[in-house]
Amino acid sequence: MPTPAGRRLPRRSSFRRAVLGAGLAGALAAGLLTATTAPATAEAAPAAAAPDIPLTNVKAHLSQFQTIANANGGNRAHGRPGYRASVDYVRGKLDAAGYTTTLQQFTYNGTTGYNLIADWPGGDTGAVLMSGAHLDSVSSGAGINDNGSGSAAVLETALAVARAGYQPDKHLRFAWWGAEELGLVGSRHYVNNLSSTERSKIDGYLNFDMIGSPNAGYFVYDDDPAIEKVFKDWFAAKGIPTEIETEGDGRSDHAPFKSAGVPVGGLFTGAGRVKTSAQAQKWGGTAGQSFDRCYHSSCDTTANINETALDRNSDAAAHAVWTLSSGTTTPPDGDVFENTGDYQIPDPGTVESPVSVSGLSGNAPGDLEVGVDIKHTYRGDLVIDLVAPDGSSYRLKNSGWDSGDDVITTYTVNASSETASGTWKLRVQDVYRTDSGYIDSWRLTF
Ligand code: DTR
Ligand code: CA
Ligand code: ZN
Ligand code: ZN
Repeated sequence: MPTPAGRRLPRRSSFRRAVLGAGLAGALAAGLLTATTAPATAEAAPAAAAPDIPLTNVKAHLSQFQTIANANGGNRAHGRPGYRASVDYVRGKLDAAGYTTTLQQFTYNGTTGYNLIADWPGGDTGAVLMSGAHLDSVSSGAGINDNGSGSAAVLETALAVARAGYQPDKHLRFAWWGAEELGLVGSRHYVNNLSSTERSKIDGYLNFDMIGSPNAGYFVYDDDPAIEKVFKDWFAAKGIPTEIETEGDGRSDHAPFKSAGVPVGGLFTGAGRVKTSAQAQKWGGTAGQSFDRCYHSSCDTTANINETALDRNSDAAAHAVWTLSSGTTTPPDGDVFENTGDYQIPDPGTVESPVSVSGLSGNAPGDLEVGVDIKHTYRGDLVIDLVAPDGSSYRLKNSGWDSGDDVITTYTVNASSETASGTWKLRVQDVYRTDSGYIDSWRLTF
C-alpha cells in the first residue's frame, strides 16, 4: 500500500497548480515522491488544464437527441419540430449553467431556422474564441453521429467550463447551427450578419461535425496551423495518429468563418468515404468500409457511435478550448488536497487511496467536500467510504442495481468531529465480480 500521498492546492489568492505528469503522479501514488506545490510566485498562473469530459455525460445528450427524434417523426431536421426541440434541450442546459443564450432566427425554404448562441460571461470580449457544431439532422434520420456527436461534445465542453468556474483571458462563445445540411445556412447567416468590428473580434472558430463515426478515423482540419497543432499535439501525446481532413474543405460550418478570414480548425471522424487498409492498420476498424455506413441514413442512431472516438474527440475539444483561451481556473473556495494517482480496484475486493492533509488546525468542517472520479463499468458494484485519520469511516455510496458507468461526483460529509490534518483515505469496494475499474482521482475540499 503506497505511503500517504496527495498534494495541496493553495487558496484562491495564491493559486498555482503544480502540474504533475501522469508518470510523476503515478510515482507519487506509489509513495515514491512527496508532492510539494511550488510556492506562489508573482508569475502569471499557467493556463489551466482542461478537465476530462465524461463520456457518460456526452452519451446522455445523445440519448436525449434520439428521444427527441423518436418523438418527432424520426428526425431533427431544419423546419421540423425535432430541430426546435433539440434547440430547447441544449438551451435549457446552458441557461441552468449560467450562460447568456441567444436564439438567432433565419428563414430558409420558407421555414424558420434557429442558431443557438451561448456566451460564457467574462473574458476579453475583444478576443472571442468560438466553438460550434450543427444541431440539425437530415430528414431521413435522427442524426446522432451527424451531428449529435459534435453538438453533444460542444455542449458538454461548455458545461465543463461552468463546472470548473473557468475564467479564461478570452471570451468564450459556443454555437449550435441550424440548417447545415441544407448548405451551411445557419452558420452563413451568422457570419454574414456580423459587423466587421464583431467579426474582427473572433480570434478563432473550432468546428465539430461527425466526431463519433463507428468506423472512425481521426482527422484534424488543416486550416489554421496553430489550431491544427493544438489538436495534433494532443492526439500525439496520447499515441493516437491523425491525418489532415481531406474530405473537402467547405463542407461544414467552419467554411463561412474561414471565408470571412477567421482562423478555423476542428475534428472529424469520417463520413461516406471508405477506410483504407493503411488507415485500418493505424486506427483499427474495417478497411474497405466507409467511416460511417449510416451517413445521412435512418440508421444514424445512438447505436451508430464509436464511444472511444467520441470520448477522445470530446476531450480533445475541451483541451483546445482551454488551451486557445488561456486563462486560469478559479480554484474552489477552501483548501484542496487531492490524489490523482490511479488505483486499480480488485474485482472483487477493496482498495484505498490516501490523501495526506497537513497545515490545517482544528477539526474538519461540517460540509467537507469529497470529490471522486472513479472509472468503473456497472457502478452498482461499488461501495465507497471516506476514512478519517482516526480510522472512522463515512459511507458515501452503497452498492445497488445501477448499471451506469463511472462515479464522477462530489459528496458532502459532516466531518466536524474529525481532526482535519492527517491521512484520509478513499476506500472503494467492488462487491460483485466481472465489472472492474479504478480510482482515477479524488480530492478533499475543506
Ligand atoms: N458536411 C457534413 C459531413 C462532412 C463531409 N465532409 C466533411 C468534412 C469535415 C466536416 C464534415 C464533413 C455533413 O453532412 O453534415
Ligand atoms: Ca473523457
Ligand atoms: Zn450531414
Ligand atoms: Zn454534419
